[in-house]
Amino acid sequence: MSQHFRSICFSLLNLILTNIQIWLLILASASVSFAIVVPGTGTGAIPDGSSPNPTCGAPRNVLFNVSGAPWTLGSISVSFTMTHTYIGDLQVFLISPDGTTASLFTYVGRTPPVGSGFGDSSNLSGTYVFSDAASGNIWVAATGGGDTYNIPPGSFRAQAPGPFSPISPGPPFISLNSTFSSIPTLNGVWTLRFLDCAAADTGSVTAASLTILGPTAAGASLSGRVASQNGTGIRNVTVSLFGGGLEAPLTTTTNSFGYYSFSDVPAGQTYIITASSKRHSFYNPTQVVTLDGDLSDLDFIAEAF
Ligand SMILES: [Ca+2]
Repeated sequence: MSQHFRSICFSLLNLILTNIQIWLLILASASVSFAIVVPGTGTGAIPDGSSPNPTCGAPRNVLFNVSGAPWTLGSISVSFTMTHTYIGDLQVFLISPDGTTASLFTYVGRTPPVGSGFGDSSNLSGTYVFSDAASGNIWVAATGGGDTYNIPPGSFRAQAPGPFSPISPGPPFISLNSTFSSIPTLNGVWTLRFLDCAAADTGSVTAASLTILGPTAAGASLSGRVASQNGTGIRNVTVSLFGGGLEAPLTTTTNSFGYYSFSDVPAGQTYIITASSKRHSFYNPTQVVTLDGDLSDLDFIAEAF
């Protein structure tokens, strides 16, 4: 086999291997879930409450079976579509697999003590989303609406349980992310619980979904040097970084001493980094690296002419 032929074979093999690596990486990336959206099961009518006020009916438990969730919570939100003709009847809770409970809203419009009145008579009609990212306050949205008022669908903050005074702005916001940040696992059955605790007015839940996001990856730096075998830095080499948490490849060029650097690269992910130059070829032109923190010695060595 001639040297030239062997060189071509080697190049082809290199190309194939590089492409396989890229392909595997894309497959691997596709299997990493940073957002899990689970539809709820068990929707339906909310059993009515009874007298004396308050006496809750049986709970309507909408269930979310979560699996494959990241181990630490970034953020969580819950969405549901429902109707009800008297929000003051209701208590709504989100409950994690280990039983940790957050109230979304309870007894809207009621002032202490709990049995002293029936609260706000506004209706629910549509899709309501609860997350820490929202700014809406459902106590404020309901206040003074009246019997035929439909609280507009939208995004709201979870609020501590009522009764509460004053009814506007109502109980303080609570953080769903903080409430569920230290539960042992996100996986398992979550429950969205609706209780109707006063007679007459009723409602139902027709759809729900739970969204769990993994933590936001922190930024790390990745740097190194491109040099000849005798250690002389090589300037103007193009260094490209792609894969991992990047939406588009990053490209830079080495400085006069052969150094290059990328900053604020999402950590905890695997990247491909390449060096290319019209004037040089490299022993290791393509490297695969998992970035767990700052990395400063990802070097490329040029082949001798
Ligand atoms: Ca009722």
